[in-house]
Amino acid sequence: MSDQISIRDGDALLVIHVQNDFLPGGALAVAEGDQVVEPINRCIEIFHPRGLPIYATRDWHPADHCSFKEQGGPWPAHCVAGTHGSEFAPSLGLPAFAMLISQATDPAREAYSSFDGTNLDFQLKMYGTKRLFVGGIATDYCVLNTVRDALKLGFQVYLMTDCIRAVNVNPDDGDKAIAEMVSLGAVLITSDEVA
Ligand code: VGL
Ligand code: ZN
Repeated sequence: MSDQISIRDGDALLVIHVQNDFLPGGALAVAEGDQVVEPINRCIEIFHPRGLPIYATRDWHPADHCSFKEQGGPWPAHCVAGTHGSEFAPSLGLPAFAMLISQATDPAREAYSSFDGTNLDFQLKMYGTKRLFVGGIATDYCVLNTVRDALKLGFQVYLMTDCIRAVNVNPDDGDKAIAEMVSLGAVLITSDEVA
């Protein structure tokens, strides 16, 4: 059996962009994006009964967001606020009181970090959070940039490798992103080590 990490006060679960548009069939489908749902749900089942905070972040773009191809950006239109594609995966078992963070809402600015333009840092610190357990999509964009910021802001980061998937515009982008996060101080674990 692998080592277990006992969660405790000061821990929070951070679920990044488990939204329909990033899952197979979605507008910016990430290969195997749907496979993060089951291990993330198991983490929710561990955090929720302990009363530990669960944050769900969502990409929440206006219809004319600068990251969309129609506006000269790199991506097909995705996660337009209020559309089906912007909704969390129906199978994601978020409790009603999960804290919701919407990002990249300004039409003129891209924001790959869930800390960028949000009050996530304030909320986490208000609840005394020290350690973040991170999963979601996409490893090479929003997970990478969110983890970079989390480490800069003084949080310890446990990155759950079975709970993330990469866009892989280049085939090794996800692996490079993981290597960078580790070099910055993130600790790699799998969700079955969380107890
Ligand atoms: C993301 C590309 C565009 C992400 C968001 O969540 O990683 N990637 N918008
Ligand atoms: Zn986006």
